[in-house]
Amino acid sequence: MKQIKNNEKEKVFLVGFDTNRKSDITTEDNIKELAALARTANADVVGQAIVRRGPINPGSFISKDKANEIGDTCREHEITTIIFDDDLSPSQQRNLEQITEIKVIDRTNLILDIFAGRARTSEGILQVELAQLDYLLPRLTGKGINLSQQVGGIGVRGPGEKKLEYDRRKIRNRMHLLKNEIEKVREHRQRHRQKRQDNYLPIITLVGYTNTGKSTLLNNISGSDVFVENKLFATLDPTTRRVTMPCNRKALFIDTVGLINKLPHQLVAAFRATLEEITYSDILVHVVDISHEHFKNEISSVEKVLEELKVLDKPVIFAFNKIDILKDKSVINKIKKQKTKSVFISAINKQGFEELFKAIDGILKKGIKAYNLKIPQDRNDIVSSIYEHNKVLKTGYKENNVILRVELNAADAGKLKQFIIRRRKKNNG
Ligand SMILES: Nc1nc2c(ncn2[C@@H]2O[C@H](COP(=O)(O)OP(=O)(O)OP(=O)(O)O)[C@@H](O)[C@H]2O)c(=O)[nH]1
Ligand SMILES: [Mg+2]
Repeated sequence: MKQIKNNEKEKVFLVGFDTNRKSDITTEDNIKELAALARTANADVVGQAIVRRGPINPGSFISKDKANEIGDTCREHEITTIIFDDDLSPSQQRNLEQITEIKVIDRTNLILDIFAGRARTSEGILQVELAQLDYLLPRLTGKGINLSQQVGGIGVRGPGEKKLEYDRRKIRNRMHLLKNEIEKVREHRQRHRQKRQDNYLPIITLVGYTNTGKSTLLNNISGSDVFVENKLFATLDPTTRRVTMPCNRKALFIDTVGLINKLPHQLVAAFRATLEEITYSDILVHVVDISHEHFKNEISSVEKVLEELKVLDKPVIFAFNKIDILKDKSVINKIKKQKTKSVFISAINKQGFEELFKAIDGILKKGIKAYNLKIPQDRNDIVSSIYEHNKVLKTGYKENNVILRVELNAADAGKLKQFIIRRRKKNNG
């Protein structure tokens, strides 16, 4: 069996299984997405097969004959990896490798591999390693390791690949250690969040399917430089940017990891600390690639994860992106009738941002009132903090005081109570 080097372009073969279940997304669509995932993992997709006949074989998922046939094709074309679109059980994976004599991985394994290659921050690296080990553990046989661990390449790259002996006890210990480390990071994040809440700034989180343009949007509303790429899962770790909106209100915008159909449960579990950011936001901006043929299904996939995180009760604005390349513009009017809180943008051309900000401002305004404050001039610290965090409508000076008209939420109004100028009630008598 050929050893695969880390940066070598692997030739891969994709396999889908048509269950004949009625759904808008066909097996072909799933395979198309699987091919995009494979290319993201630096693989060269050489062939594919969609198995349409017969029930699922519990031992080898597809029939032995079909597996043999695929094995022959792969050897003929020097293909080193077969990727199944469906989750394989550890024994199915092993049996398929025995029949085909080729390394076999599944979609989950592939996604884990991409995440492993993308993780940059210490938190991301810990989380990916945990997810990889969680996936690996049930796949260790009594004899030790299966083919994928022997030949290397896609499926075993990244943190989990470290010279860790494939020994169950050692893996369990390592997982325990990782969980503790992740918990520490989580606590640190919580303290940080507390600080952020103390000087209240509204938090707007960009969520959405992978490759819809979340990072492009963040870059173009904040003038920052977050990594953008036409590949899946360009972003893993949440990036936060402070943005002053045209209405002069300041807010924190957070870019998050893109979601995908059939997102491995190991990843959702391991990335809970990262995804938790979403739980603390005031508004979700759900970025949708309206030019994508199946954008409605992508919305549902994202909503499924949001439901799992129990955040669907938060105000959501749908930002339908990439209108610059949308061919059938009539779609826009149809959506407008169905979804009230939707804006249509082109993140790349900075189009439609005004509408987006207006929608955000509209939601934030609720529960916010305008107050007149009188602050002694020597309390410049307070004045600048207000300028920093709140929307100031008017500024003036009177004697040795700064007079501000400013929008405050209830919490901030409480903190600044001593400076609020109370209007005297009119005396009617
Ligand atoms: N035509 C067009 N392309 C866009 C637009 N916004 C983003 N893109 C492109 O879409 C691709 C993905 O953009 P990203 O900003 O990386 O998307 P993302 O949602 O952050 O992706 P992940 O981090 O992978 O979840 C890039 O090639 C962008 O240039 C847009 O408004 N119009
Ligand atoms: Mg991104």
